[in-house]
Amino acid sequence: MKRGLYVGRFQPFHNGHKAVIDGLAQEVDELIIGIGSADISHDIRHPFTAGERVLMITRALNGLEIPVYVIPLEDVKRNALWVAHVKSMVPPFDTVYTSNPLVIQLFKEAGIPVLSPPMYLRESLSGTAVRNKMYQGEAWEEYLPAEVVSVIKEIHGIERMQQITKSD
Ligand code: NMN
Repeated sequence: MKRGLYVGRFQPFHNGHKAVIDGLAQEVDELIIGIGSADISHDIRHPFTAGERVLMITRALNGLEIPVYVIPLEDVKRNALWVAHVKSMVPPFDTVYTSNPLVIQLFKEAGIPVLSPPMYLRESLSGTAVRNKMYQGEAWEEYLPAEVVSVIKEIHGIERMQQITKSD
């Protein structure tokens, strides 16, 4: 029985994340999705709350063939304590899947195996690229699973993003 942990900010959850998870579902028996920076929302790099991201991910992974646990993880001030904090919040896991250099380093130092799954269409499918399209009023829907598009519409996400970037 192999349980993997995939950590990200998912601001928002996009087709690149979905492609990686479809691949991981072939490798692990169960998957934990750790939503990083759960305590941050309503700012330019983190427009959505942890609860909104839970909704996006849970709906988008509804058809996945393995069990998924979606768990928000607040940031902590001390990087040296972050792995212990994560372990205290999620089910036991064997391997961490991430491409984030700091996350790789912290888990390696803790003696936990880390793998970096290949990223899917990285240029167009990064959180930053997708958020920029949303801020600039360009077409953004095609980069996100349909379930995520409907969550963003339901919570009036684009209006929020455009409002929080206005200057006073
Ligand atoms: O790979 P990304 O999408 O950047 O996600 C990594 C997540 O892990 C981020 O939310 C980041 O804040 C979080 N993280 C937190 C700490 C900490 O709280 N000290 C350390 C490393 C990563």
